[in-house]
Amino acid sequence: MEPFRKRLRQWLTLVGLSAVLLLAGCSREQYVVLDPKGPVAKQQYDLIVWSFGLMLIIVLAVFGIFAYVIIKYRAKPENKGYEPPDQEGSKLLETIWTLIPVAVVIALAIPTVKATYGLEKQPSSDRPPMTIKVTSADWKWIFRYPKEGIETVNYVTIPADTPVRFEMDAVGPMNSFWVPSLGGQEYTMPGMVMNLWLQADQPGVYQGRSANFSGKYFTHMTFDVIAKSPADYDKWVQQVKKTAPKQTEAQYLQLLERGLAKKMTFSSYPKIADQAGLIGEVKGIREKMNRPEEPDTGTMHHHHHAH
Ligand SMILES: [Cu+2]
Repeated sequence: MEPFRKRLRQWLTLVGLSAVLLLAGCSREQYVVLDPKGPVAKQQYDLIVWSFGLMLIIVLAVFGIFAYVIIKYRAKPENKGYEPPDQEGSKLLETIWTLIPVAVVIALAIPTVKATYGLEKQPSSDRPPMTIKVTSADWKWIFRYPKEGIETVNYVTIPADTPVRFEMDAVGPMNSFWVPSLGGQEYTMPGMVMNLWLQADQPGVYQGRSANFSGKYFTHMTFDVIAKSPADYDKWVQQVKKTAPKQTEAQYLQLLERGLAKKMTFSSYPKIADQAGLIGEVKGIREKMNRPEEPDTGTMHHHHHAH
């Protein structure tokens, strides 16, 4: 039995080393999805942990039984000539192995459906909710604050501890709005408004990005979400209203053209901005934008489907 022990020790060393190497990089901060910073992300995190835990139990049980069987029934002198009994038509066994998967599917499905419908609802908070309109264009993110009347490009400022309803549309190709620390992604599409509730528990800067490939400068489809305390947020809005330039219709239409944009701040936005995403594919805005009818090669366009 000496070679077996030696080989076992080699295997255990290998498994131990791999675990050290694989787990060495594991800190929660590195995996933003596993480090939720708001109630929506927390709810999704809980669902991930529950699903992963349940599946892990199944994997461990299956591998445990598997190991037990291959060790117990391996070729050894006592097992020589052993024939397993012939089992057939056992109602008890068949019921057991039908009910276990049914129970697993139910245990996964109920929390998933609950959480999915829960995302439609406003996160609970003592503070009143607010709305921010998001338009994705090639290749920038435009944020309008209807109540405040201001606009920011490639960054968005929100009050912490406040439910924020992002109303999203797109000019040009489809993108996907994703702030992993605050919650899962939602698509932006021309001619259709999608809603996503997010809330940050604490002031901080969170990374946002597009999770849907949209062509040449897709890597620039990133934005910062700056959560400020409600008092600081109000101060920031006043500051923007006082110091930032107004945005003309021509400037707004220019922004919708293909190309890159820096972070920008405006103390107003033109009326046409409210229709851009909704009729972005429609003639009027196309003519004003001087946009070619043909899509850029390599961009993904909204597939027309029912919702
Ligand atoms: Cu759609």
